[in-house]
Amino acid sequence: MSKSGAANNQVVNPESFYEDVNRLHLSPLWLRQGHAPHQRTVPHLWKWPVVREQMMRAAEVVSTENVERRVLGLVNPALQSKGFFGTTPNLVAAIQLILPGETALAHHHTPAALRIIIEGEGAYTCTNGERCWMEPGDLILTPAWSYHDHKNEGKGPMLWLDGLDVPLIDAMDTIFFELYPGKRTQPLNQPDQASMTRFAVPGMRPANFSWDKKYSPLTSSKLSAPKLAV
Ligand code: 1HN
Repeated sequence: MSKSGAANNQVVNPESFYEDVNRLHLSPLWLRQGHAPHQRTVPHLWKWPVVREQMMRAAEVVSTENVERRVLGLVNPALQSKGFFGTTPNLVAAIQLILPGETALAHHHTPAALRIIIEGEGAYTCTNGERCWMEPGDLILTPAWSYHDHKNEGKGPMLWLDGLDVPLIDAMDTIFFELYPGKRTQPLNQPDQASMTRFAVPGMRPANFSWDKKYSPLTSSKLSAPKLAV
């Protein structure tokens, strides 16, 4: 470039400049348009009868003895060809199925999860040693890094929607994951639905209760709330 810094005197051939920077993995910012939100995804509707049928087929293909979770992700069509496992750029929704007698083994991970129960009875998610029995319409939270396992003690299939911030945590390169050490399920060290009975039913924080975690101690919201014992 000339002493004056003039960019248009054609000392540098623009074509060869663009070729060179590309080869050197340098990228001109002025060629990017980036002042509006990206539209990386497209709207898509997954119809329940179609998804449910594939979930039941999945139960013939894999058992929870061989795979950690029998889950089909609702992958956004615009992201699927890129090998991306997400429904939006930062969230994944998925459907999970456990059959009677099956256990989805205990693990924990940095992505946080929520579950909305769709169908079935007699199964639970155990989060941090507390079982929450699943009923259609319930919301169950699994905060980041909480151990969780799912078990179906009922007579029919149990199906629910999982929502996780996996793509967001992945984008920050902070996905960590561990199995519960040495066991398929974690020990039950809380009364069943303790968080619901302690916090949701009275609607107040018990006196002298202290909590040092970064997430809410209320980890579920049940359509049929347990009665407050008086
Ligand atoms: C996961 O760990 C669960 O623990 C469910 O039940 C769905 C989807 C993507 C990645 C991990 C679970 C998941 C998942």
